[in-house]
Amino acid sequence: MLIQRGGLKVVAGLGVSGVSVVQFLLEKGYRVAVTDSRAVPPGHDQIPPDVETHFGAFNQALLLRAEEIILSPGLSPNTPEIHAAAQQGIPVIGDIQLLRRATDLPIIAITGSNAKSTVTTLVDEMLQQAGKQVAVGGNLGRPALDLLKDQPELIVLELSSFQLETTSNLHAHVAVVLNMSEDHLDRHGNMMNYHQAKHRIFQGVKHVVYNRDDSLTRPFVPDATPMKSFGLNAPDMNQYGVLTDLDGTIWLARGRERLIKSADLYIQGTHNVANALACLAIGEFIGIAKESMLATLKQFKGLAHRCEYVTTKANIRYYNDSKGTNIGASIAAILGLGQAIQHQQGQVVLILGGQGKGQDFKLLRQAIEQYVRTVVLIGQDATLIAAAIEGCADIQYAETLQHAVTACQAATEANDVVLLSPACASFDMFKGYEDRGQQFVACVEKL
Ligand code: UMA
Ligand code: ADP
Repeated sequence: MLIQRGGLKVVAGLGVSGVSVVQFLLEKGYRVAVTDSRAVPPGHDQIPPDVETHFGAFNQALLLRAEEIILSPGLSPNTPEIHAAAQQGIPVIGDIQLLRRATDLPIIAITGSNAKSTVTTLVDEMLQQAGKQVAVGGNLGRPALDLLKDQPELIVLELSSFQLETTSNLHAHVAVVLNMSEDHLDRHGNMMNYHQAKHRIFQGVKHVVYNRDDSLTRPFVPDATPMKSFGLNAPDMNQYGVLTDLDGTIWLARGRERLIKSADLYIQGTHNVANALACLAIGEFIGIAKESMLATLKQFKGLAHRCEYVTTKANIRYYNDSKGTNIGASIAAILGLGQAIQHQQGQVVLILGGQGKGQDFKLLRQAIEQYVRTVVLIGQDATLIAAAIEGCADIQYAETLQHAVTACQAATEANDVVLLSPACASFDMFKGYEDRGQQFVACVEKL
C-alpha cells in the first residue's frame, strides 16, 4: 500500500502526456484527479477507475482545489479555467517540470522552430552508437516521464514552446534553440512571447549551443557558461561551420579542421548541414568521440515527411515535406530543392496551404519568386495565402489533395520537381502531418 502524500494534483488535459503524468504521480503516492474539455479524451481508458475524472469541460471547482495543476502542452495557460486557478496562487506546471524534479540525470534539451525532431533523433543515434544508455522523447512523441522507466544514464528531450512555457529552471546539461521563425502565433500571440517561451530552455543551463546565423537563438547567460556556435559560414576556433574548397567542395568543419563533406551526408540541403553541425556541437559537449559522431552522421538517412523523396513519375521527382508546417520549414525546402535544380532550368511546383496559425505568408514571397513555377493552394487559409504571395508565381486552387497533385503534374515542365511543403497545420483536412504525407504519397502513386 502506497502512502498518500501532499495535496491534490490535478492533471488538466489527458492525451499521451496526461496519461504518463497520472501514472507517474500515482506511483509516487500522490492523490490525483483529471479534467479534460473533451468528452472522451484520448487515453481515458488508461486511467484507473478510482481516479476522480471530469470530462467534457474543465471542472473549475476541481482546479481550485488543486495543490498543483499539471497542464497538457496542448492547452494554453491562458485557458480561462486554468488562468483563474493561477490567479488564486495555484502553481501550474507541465510534465517536463515533474521530470526535472524527479531526476538529477543530465538532460540534453533541444528546441527551435524547425529541425527539433531531426536533431533530437540524430543526437540520440550518436549517443547510442557511442554506447551510451540514452532515453529520448518529449515533443518527439514518447512522453518525458516515461523515459525514467528505461533507467537511462542521460535523457534527450525535444521540447516545444508549449512545454517550455510551463517549465522553470530546467538546468539542462546542454540546451539549444536551433532557429527561430514564426510559428504558433495563434497560441503565443506574438513573436516576443514565442521567443520568451523558447528561451526558458536556458534557465540554469550548463552548456549552450546556438546558431550564429540566427541571433534570436543566442541566450543571455552568465559569462562563464561554455558556449559553442554552429553556422553556415567559416567557423572560428573550436566552433562549427562550413569550409568551401576552391573546387566547390563543401566541408562541415570545426575551426580549421575539415570533418566531413556535405556530399557524404544522405540528408540534403543547407538546412541539414546546419542540423548536422548543431549535433556535432551538442555531441562534443556531451563528450562523444568525434570519429563516432562522424560515423553516425554518414549513416543517418533523415526522417519521413521531411523533404523526403517519394518517387519519379514521367521524369518528374516528387518530394513529401508534410512536416513543413510553418514558413521557415517551407522556405528551407524550396531553397534546398530549388538551388539543386536551377542549373538544369528546373523549377519547383509547390503545394501550399492548410491552417495558417497566424503567420505572415508574405515571408514566402522571395523564395517563391526565385524558385517556384506554380503554387497549388489547398485548405482553410488558401485565399489568405494567395493574397500574400500574389504575383510571385502562377497560383491555382484545389479542393482535394488528389486534385492538387494532378494540377501539379499538369503544371510541370522538364526537370521540375513537385513538392508538398504546406507551411501550415493539417488539421482542417487531415488527421495530422503524417496522414497528410501518407495521402500525398498515395495520390502520387495513383498518377
Ligand atoms: N485538447 C483539448 N482539451 C484538453 C486537452 C487537449 O481540447 O483538455 C486538445 C488541444 O487542442 C490540444 C490537442 O487536444 O492541442 C492535443 O492534445 P493531446 O491530448 O493530443 O496532447 P498529447 O497527446 O499529450 O501530446 C502532447 C504533445 N501535443 C501538443 O503539444 C499539442 C505532443 O506533441 C507530444 O509528442 C506529446 O505530448 C508527448 O510529449 C505533438 C505536437 O503536435 C507532436 N506538438 C506541437 C508541434 O510539434 O508543433 C507543439
Ligand atoms: P520540428 O520537430 O522542429 O518540427 P523536423 O526535424 O521535424 O523539426 O522538421 C520540420 C520541418 O522543418 C521539415 O519540413 C524539415 O524539412 C524542416 N527543417 C529541418 N531542418 C530545418 C532547418 N534547419 N531550418 C528550416 N527548416 C528545417
